[in-house]
Amino acid sequence: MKIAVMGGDGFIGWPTSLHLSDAGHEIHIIDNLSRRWIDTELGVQSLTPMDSIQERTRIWHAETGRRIHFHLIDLAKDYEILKQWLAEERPDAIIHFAEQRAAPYSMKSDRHKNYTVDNNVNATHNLLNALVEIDLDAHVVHLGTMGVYGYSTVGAAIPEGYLPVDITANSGEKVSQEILYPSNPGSIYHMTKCLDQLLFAFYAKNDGLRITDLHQGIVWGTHTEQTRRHAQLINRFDYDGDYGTVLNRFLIQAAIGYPLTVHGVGGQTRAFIHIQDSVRCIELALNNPPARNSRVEIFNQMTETHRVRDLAKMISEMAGVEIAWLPNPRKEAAENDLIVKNDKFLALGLNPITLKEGLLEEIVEIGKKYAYRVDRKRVPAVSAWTKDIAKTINRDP
Ligand code: USQ
Repeated sequence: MKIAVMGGDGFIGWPTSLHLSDAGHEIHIIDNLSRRWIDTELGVQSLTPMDSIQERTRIWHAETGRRIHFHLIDLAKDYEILKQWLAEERPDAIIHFAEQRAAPYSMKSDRHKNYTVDNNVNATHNLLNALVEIDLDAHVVHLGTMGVYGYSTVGAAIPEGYLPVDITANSGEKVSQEILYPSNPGSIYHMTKCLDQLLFAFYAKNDGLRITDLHQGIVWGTHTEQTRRHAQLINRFDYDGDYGTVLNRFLIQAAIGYPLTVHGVGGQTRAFIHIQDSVRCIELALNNPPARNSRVEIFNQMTETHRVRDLAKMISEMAGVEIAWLPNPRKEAAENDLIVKNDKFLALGLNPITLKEGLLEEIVEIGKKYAYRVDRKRVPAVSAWTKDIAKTINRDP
């Protein structure tokens, strides 16, 4: 297949591009390199030394003989250029990662809220709009988030996208239907993914676009089979308070002897998936497109759930590092249970990597190896969800 990977320079976009190129597909990365600009804005860098996208693709070609093409296009701003590129290249599938993906960054200030909404909503809408305009029947695979559901389970597992509801009609007759699971975002970033869902539902219904939305949990790990092949193919790794996600943050904190930054009592239960499984799931979704004029296909892309304090205790015991119980900068439930259905990927053959398998290796191979690149001042999470929380949090562990 000819595949366009929108946001192919990012944390999941890059290993996905390599994985699919390795599988023999023709890969075109489209990216505005915004993630690299945000590093500059925040004064942080990836824990792992990351080369330019041009250098990365040069190394991939030298190692494998395969070409990955790069095009500098901003989905949210360059609508005409995007439309022209799609019209000329006519890819078979489009993977859409081209969104600002950090909840804390989206809550930093009014400017960051505006940026996240403008960027994410326009990127998604421009893409769908262009596909209709040029009459291109490419399968769109979007990376969504488990966060569209909220994180509370009322005793029943969260289904894959659609909720069956029974309604009593005026006639007294019982009517069953499936509705999009009610969205319940916990940040501006998560809110944009909820808005994406409505855009997808509309374009699937109105124009028959073929769309798959992957509701992914928190990704952990760094390497995939392909990123290990050469030092310059390494994936990025975020450890800072805005972009670092909880488990990867704990791993690097363990490696540098920094007390593990648990928010509140750590009662938040979240869904997790390893980066290697994430790219496998994307490939499975690509190989199983929905039919034209059908509803949006939704998968829950996660493999296990864990409570934040249990993860902290596990890593603390493994690495001998203390736990710091910090005031929570976020507005979220202090404790929640979470049960999630992920039957669809399991049925397609996903054999998940479990947390225990790779944790220690990450601490040693990635954490300790690159510990010299860590700026300890960038570890605390400083973005507060409300002005009141900002006044009250003490950020030092
Ligand atoms: N947390 C801590 N300590 C930390 C960092 C986070 O206790 O040092 C807590 C947070 O308060 C939160 C939980 O860990 O309760 C998860 O935070 P996170 O930063 O790992 O994840 P989140 O902000 O939800 O976002 C990440 C990705 C996002 C993706 C989402 C999937 O950045 O792109 O969509 O995970 S999900 O969480 O399932 O919605």
